Amino acid sequence: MLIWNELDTAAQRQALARPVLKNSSALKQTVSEILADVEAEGDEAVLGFTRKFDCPGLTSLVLTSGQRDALANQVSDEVAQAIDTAFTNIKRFHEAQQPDDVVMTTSPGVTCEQRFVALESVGLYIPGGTAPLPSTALMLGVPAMVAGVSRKVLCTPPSADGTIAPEIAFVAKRCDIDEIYLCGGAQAIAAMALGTDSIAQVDKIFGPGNSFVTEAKQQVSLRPDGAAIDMPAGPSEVLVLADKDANPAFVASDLLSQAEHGTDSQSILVSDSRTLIEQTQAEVEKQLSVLSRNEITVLSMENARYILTDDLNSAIEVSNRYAPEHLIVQVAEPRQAMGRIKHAGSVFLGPWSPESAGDYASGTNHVLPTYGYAKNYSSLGLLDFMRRFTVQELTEDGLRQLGPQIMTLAAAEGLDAHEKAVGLRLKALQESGDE
Ligand code: HSO
Ligand code: ZN
Repeated sequence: MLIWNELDTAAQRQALARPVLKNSSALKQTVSEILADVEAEGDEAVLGFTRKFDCPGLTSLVLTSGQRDALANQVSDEVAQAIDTAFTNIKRFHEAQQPDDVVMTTSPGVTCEQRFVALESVGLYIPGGTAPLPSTALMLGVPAMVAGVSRKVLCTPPSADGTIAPEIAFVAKRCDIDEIYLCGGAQAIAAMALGTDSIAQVDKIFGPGNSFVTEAKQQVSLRPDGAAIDMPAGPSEVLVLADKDANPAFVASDLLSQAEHGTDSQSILVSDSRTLIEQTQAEVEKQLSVLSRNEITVLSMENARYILTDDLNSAIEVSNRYAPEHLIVQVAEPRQAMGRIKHAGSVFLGPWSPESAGDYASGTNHVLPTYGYAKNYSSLGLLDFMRRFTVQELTEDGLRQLGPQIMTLAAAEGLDAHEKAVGLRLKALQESGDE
């Protein structure tokens, strides 16, 4: 347990330090070589890497709609129903985010508009790894569908026998995703961003992944001929704010559910109650021993921190400083605390709102800014699958009135052509008025 106000500045910084990211120059180099191979060799390179890393016998990168549907049919009724419930809630919450266009007259005769359109094509990356996550396919597929994106591509690495999780196929079908490619890692990102014969280029790539995927997303986003990306990614994390009345078993379960994602996940408890922290630590030990992903979870709980503050206010300050991806508030008056919360990817209020609710089925998106990016990035939502642009129209009167100020500003910047573009129109208006 760390006692916050007994730590000096360096120790406080250390207490809130994230696990170190793997982004060595070797990783950067490997990824840039993969991108170069995919650019030069296209499908052959992607297939080659996929045979090497995922499925030695793979002959085609394409999972046809028929294959998708056959896989989707393998999902049990119980799971299908649960996916449908989650789908409906996520769809409803993202439909409610539909933005309104803005149309207004800023000054007489000057109309300005802000309009929203769906992106043309998106690439959705669903990692394989220790636990393939159909819930992530929902979190990307549903908003893409609600936004009205015309081309939705899904890439996920195949298993050694050349298939994907039936649940992912089921979600893809539900979200009308019929372009599915069997590839993962940096090669999948390269294919979607740069295009190959079978995988046409997309405008923006979404989704989490390992350090290769993250690095590849970063590299393609820097290339003018590449693709935009959703947000910078880091390992998943949770911070629980709890007071003396919080239920230690609930708190422990939230810390552990984050920790089981991967060895680099981080779980932090900040509380003004020593007793609550001690009880939670005991609960963690108890619950940890029976978890199926015990080995991963034990390792990531080494990144856990238990921080004792003088009062709730300073606990909230610690949380704001950390800017957690997930913030769980288990205090007497969570809504009151909410007013002072500045930085968090997604907030869960009260004892009955576990992170798992948002991870799967309540309706909010679980793709969230991690690693401190909650200070300046937003949680994924409908708008990320759209683009906004502006429109304007000036009437003769509008230009007559605003024109002189525009000309003054252009002259002040020494930009003659700008000035003339207005000046010659004003002159034309004057001449037509004189006739
Ligand atoms: N907590 C993860 C999302 C997830 N949890 C998927 C379970 N499945 C990152 O927000
Ligand atoms: Zn989770």
